[in-house]
Amino acid sequence: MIDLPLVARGKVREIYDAGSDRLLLVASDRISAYDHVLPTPIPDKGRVLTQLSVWWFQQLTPVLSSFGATHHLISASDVPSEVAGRAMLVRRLEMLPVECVARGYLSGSGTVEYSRTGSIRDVPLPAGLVEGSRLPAPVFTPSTKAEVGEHDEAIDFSAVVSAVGAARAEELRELTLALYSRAAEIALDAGIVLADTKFEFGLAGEGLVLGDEVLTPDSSRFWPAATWSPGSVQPSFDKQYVRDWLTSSGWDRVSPPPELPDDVVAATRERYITAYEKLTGQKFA
Ligand code: PZK
Repeated sequence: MIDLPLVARGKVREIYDAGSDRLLLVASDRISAYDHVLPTPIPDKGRVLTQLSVWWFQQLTPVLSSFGATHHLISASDVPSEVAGRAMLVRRLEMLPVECVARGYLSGSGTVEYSRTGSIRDVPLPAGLVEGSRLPAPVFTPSTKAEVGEHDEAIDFSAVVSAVGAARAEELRELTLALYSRAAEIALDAGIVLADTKFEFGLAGEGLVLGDEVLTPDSSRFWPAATWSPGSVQPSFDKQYVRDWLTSSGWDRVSPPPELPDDVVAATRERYITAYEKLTGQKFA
């Protein structure tokens, strides 16, 4: 289908070799839920997430520059016609073996960790926080990429130091938190809570380079700000219809997942487009 060597395949996207110093990142319309890829695609999801990521790279360039860093995007227009709109041509990097997560709100595994220890990773937190609470300040919660099919493994800051050295580790933490803080401010102005997000960085020459896709619903938790209410699990901006329908379908979360009905597909597609349009202030073409 696309005439380049496949380098890597994720659950919902692929990477191709586009020359010795370049890669092509291609986003599909596939959607995952409860750790499964569903058999039903969401039309335009790949284009929405790619265009959103491109927009975020532009928004975050001043933050990156202030750290002497850059991003890996070369072009989202000079791509093969078969993947037009849902692919990014990027610089090939030496990726750092750390997933750089920032959390501004308590959710999921963060809530579990807090409930057990009163802290998240190396950061003590006040008593009384609940699922969905805003944290006093964003926290860097790195992880390592697990084997295929496994979840990422939480690591503490000393493990980041062991992996990349003390100076680089501090730089990753500070840049991750600065990028998250700016993005969360932009998102909140658009009526979306950016609860947490994951960045991946690489090196090209001396400086850090922000890679992967950034600040999409697949790498972040987006919640509608209008209904944000700490104390229970917040509805996902994009996937809530899918999760609710899968739950009501009686699917056991172990067997191959069922096809989604047309109305759930249409509502979910609308949610992705709404997220894009609210954040960017642009109509999705
Ligand atoms: C790279 N991934 C994760 C993403 C997948 C896997 N600019 C880069 N240079 C070198 N390597 C990578 C990148 C980027 N981005 C990213 N794996 C390698 C990944 C998408 C689909 F299958």
